[in-house]
Amino acid sequence: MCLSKLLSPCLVVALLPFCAVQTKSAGALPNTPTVPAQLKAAAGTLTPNDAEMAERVRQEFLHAWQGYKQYAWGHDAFKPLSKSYHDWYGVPLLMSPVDGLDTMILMGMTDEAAQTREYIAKNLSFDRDIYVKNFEITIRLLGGLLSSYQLSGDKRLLALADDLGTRLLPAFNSPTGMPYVYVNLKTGAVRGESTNPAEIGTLLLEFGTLSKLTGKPIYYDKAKHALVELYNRRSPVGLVGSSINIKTGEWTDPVSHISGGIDSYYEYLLKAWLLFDDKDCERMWKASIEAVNKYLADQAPTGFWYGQANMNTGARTGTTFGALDAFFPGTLALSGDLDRARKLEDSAYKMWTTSGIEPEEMNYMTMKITADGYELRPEIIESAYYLRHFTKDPRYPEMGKTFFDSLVKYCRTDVGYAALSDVATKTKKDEMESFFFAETLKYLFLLYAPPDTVDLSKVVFNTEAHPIRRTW
Ligand code: DMJ
Repeated sequence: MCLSKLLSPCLVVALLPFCAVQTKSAGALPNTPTVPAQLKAAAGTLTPNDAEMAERVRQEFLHAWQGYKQYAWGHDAFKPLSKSYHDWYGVPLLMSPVDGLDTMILMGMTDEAAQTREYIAKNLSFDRDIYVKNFEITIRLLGGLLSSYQLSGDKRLLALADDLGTRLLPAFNSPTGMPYVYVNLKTGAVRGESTNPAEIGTLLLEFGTLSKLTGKPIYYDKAKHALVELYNRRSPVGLVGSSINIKTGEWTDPVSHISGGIDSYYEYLLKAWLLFDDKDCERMWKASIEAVNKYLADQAPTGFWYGQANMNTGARTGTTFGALDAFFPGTLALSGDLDRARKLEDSAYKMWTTSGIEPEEMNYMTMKITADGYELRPEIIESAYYLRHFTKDPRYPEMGKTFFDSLVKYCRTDVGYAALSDVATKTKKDEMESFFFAETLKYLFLLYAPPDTVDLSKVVFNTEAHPIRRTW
């Protein structure tokens, strides 16, 4: 079943590109974890509750999008309490429209998507004398443009992606080939030599796809080289640290973990293997996950978690876990490790329900909060989506209902959704990041949409939840 069963027939055209039955020429991803036959049989099942939940999520997307349109249209992000806007670099780079467009397409919002696509094509310019963060611009804008190009066929989006990719390339001009943190979009000047594995290793899906779609190998080669340089600097026990200097190649912080700053490096090793059938990435993923499971996984009295360790010795240095770490059950599930994935999602769910909504970070030994905000993050929902897909266990849509109800109860405002500064008091703050459109609501929707709305045997999501389909 395709999303056409859930939504009106006029919406089907927009959704065809990613529905399994429509993929004629797309290559299947290699080595996608095998779903047992008895589970495959259930894959098409869509209950009335699912349809209702998908529609409720869609309505909440519309609610937030209308707030953005009314008070922040043409700007990067909507501030839902002051009903104003924020541009990351002083001039708009259309962060929310580019991040939200493929979600609108997948949700079948034909008119909104067409209007947004037209606005992006006519108004988005990268010819700006500003230093941007290579990582954030790559995952949000490059990823968003590529995904929406594949979904819509609008070549103007690919041209924008190609232009952006060219402007980001100077970031890789360091002595090691690992990228500087910032690059000036107009001049190509670079700065920021102290960075982390996520900022180095979360580029290959986007730059690689750009190579495949434009026929220009330079994008793939630069991003892959950076990834390999990083991997080659892993410690003797196979771990990476939190901070590295890209000029000297020396580690400046040896703490290893799977949290923000490292997280999507691991995610991209696995997904680049799956999307490009890249054998180096397969090898690097397999070696890395072995070390992560050996030294970072922690079976504690409160559950199964991943904490911190010294990258050189593997000795435990910390026992915190947070909202960002909750992507890892999804990555484990995608890799075929459903046992660890299930246990970790159960722990993350405990983290969510302890305060009624998840904190940014807590100590899993004491279950005490160590960073008390909630930034409208998607990761725990993303993991529930993968786990439902691979296990068909009703536990995950049930968890999703808890996440959705908490979001509506604590974060909804009259015009959108607001992050929380304190999950204990549920105090709202004036922020609604573009990833709320790109990821949080997309994964919630997909959790309830027909299973092949996105065909996971041909599609991978970048770390900002932009689906990329293998057409090569
Ligand atoms: C997103 O920008 C991406 O998911 C990134 O990998 C991590 N942080 C946010 C969402 O929490």
